[in-house]
Amino acid sequence: AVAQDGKALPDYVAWKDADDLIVHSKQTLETRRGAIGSGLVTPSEDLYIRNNLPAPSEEIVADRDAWEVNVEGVAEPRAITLGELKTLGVETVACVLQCSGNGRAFFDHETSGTQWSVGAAGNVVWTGVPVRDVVAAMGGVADGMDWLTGTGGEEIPEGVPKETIQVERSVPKAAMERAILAWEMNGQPVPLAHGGPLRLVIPGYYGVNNVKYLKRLAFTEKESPNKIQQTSYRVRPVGEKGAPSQPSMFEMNVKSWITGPLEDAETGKVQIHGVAMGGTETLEKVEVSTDGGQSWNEAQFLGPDMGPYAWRPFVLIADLGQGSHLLASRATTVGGQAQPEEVEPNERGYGHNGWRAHAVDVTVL
Ligand code: MSS
Repeated sequence: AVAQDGKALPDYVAWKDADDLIVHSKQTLETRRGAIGSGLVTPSEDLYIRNNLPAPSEEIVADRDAWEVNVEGVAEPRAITLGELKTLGVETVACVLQCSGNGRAFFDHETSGTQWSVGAAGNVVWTGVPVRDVVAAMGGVADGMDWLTGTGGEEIPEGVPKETIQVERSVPKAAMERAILAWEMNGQPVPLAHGGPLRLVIPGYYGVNNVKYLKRLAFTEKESPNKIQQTSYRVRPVGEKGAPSQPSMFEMNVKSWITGPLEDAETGKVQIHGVAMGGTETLEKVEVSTDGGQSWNEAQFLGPDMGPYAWRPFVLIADLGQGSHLLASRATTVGGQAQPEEVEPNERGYGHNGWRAHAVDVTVL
């Protein structure tokens, strides 16, 4: 399978739809803006990929139910298999999976890291056991634990201090109320590339906190000592180094973007499509502008509301005359949070939700 840019899909994601993806590297593949379309749920074949470390071998999904997770920081800590987790409880949740760096390409300053446009995001349906059910089965959270910490199952090469590369993320303990340990994604066993056999899913939190190949779930007194927690994924002024005192990439913000048309359109009535998300809050509305933000019209949501953590496709039918039109969208939550026109730059280019940079210039023929 070869993508439109001529680059081949890496083996572990060869099952994906090459036409809908942009291959940035072996470990970073982005969904094309147009391919997102007006889809309610992002097909697994189109969902972006971001691996900080190479994915483990397919062997780990050969016998899924035998996969073991160590649960720590509870009254009765122990290892538990995926087979047993399936007997403790089950819940399905739709939520946006989005990389912290989605939109990085829209910052004006030079940023290191994958130059994602809008496609390091998708709306995914996860099924698994609520973390609170696992905790209840193990006698509750131990005293003094403020963080929920998940550890990824990648092998760390010998001689490399694990703190430097291991994917281990901590989120405030309260997030356990909505977190699940998922074994299904979009109705199928979680593909290896997306964290199978078992993934920690924290609805409303940026991608990095959704730890794949979960091998340890721990309630801890402190945040993980690993670099990925301590200094990476921190929002800081341009030129500054990462530090634990800076805000971590936890909860996502309100955001939307146009997915079509992207280049040209026929004159007359045009359907302007896009997707919008409230981060952690239900959306109130999405407005669309066809004149670069001078005037706005409320768009119509398409399909059901799948909850505060999911995205909603939208459409506005507009009569566009010949010439060029700057199409923009701006989402607002019920709590009154709205996308800003511009955002402050930050060193690593995280969390861009400014509507102006996401606008598209369309020529009506
Ligand atoms: N997990 C693990 N284990 N490993 C890695 O590497 N990455 C992160 C998450 N998790 C990882 C994990 C990130 S960073 C992201 S985004 C996500 O994941 C993605 O997902 P997918 O499935 O799409 O690939 Mo940024 O914030």
